[in-house]
Amino acid sequence: MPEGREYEAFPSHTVTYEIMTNVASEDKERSFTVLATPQEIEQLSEQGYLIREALFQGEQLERLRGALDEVEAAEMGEGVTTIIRSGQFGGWFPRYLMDKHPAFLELLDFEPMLSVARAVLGPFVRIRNAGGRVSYPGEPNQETHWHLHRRTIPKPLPAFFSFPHTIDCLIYLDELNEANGTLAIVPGSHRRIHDPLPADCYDDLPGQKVVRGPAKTCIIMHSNLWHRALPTRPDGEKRRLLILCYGPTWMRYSPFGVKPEDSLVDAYLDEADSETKELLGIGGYQ
Ligand SMILES: O=C(O)CCC(=O)C(=O)O
Ligand SMILES: [Fe+2]
Repeated sequence: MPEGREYEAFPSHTVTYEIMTNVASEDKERSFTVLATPQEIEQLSEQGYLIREALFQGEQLERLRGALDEVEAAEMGEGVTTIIRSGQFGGWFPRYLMDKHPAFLELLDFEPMLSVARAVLGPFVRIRNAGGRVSYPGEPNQETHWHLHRRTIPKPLPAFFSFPHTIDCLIYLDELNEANGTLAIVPGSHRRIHDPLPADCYDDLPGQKVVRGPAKTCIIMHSNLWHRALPTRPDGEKRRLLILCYGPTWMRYSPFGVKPEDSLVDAYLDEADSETKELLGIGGYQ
């Protein structure tokens, strides 16, 4: 196993996609080992989420925490970002993390997440964003309102509408508990495409599930699952979260944040093979 890719022994199955094309030169089949059971993939599809309580092992947790703290210190020091203390999204929202620190590049082809994304999105997958959210005890408004991420679904639905299906992997680097702030989700809500979700709502919703877990918990979810982060209380600890978004290869990179000029991803691309390039948004579309 390559260094930096220490993960639990997850159950696995193979998924093979035949690509329907009559062009001889194209790759006609793509096969993947999916690190989940077929039942877990079914749950992700139907309920919109899959929870992994120990996504990785060993020193990777400390590396990722340290890397996020370094980015935080650099950006707060330079005053380029700040903690949001009011409004619908409280906390600090780092973006372009793979471009900023090599520890995050370890997650580029991290199979426990990538293979699950390919099981539900298909063989042509890219990373759309590697960001996160950090919330702080003692700071005001360290919570979010109920929201969903891909706000592009029209009503009525046109005949050939392309659903903005993407997968967000929420990787908690600190414990997900009452004092730090839990995550509330509404199972199945990713399919309620025309149900109105009120803005500025911080109440319990019917059917909601409150997720708790140890550090290293990962919630793999459809990006339009209704969710909300509960407050980080004064008696809690700094709560660090990474969010990796996977989408189809033809979807653009997330619009949030500013790409650094000395991007690590750009440097990495110079040497990258075609699969890595595709993951980073080059190719895989027509
Ligand atoms: O902090 C969390 O648990 C979730 C954060 C979130 O939903 C977001 O940043 O979009
Ligand atoms: Fe969110």
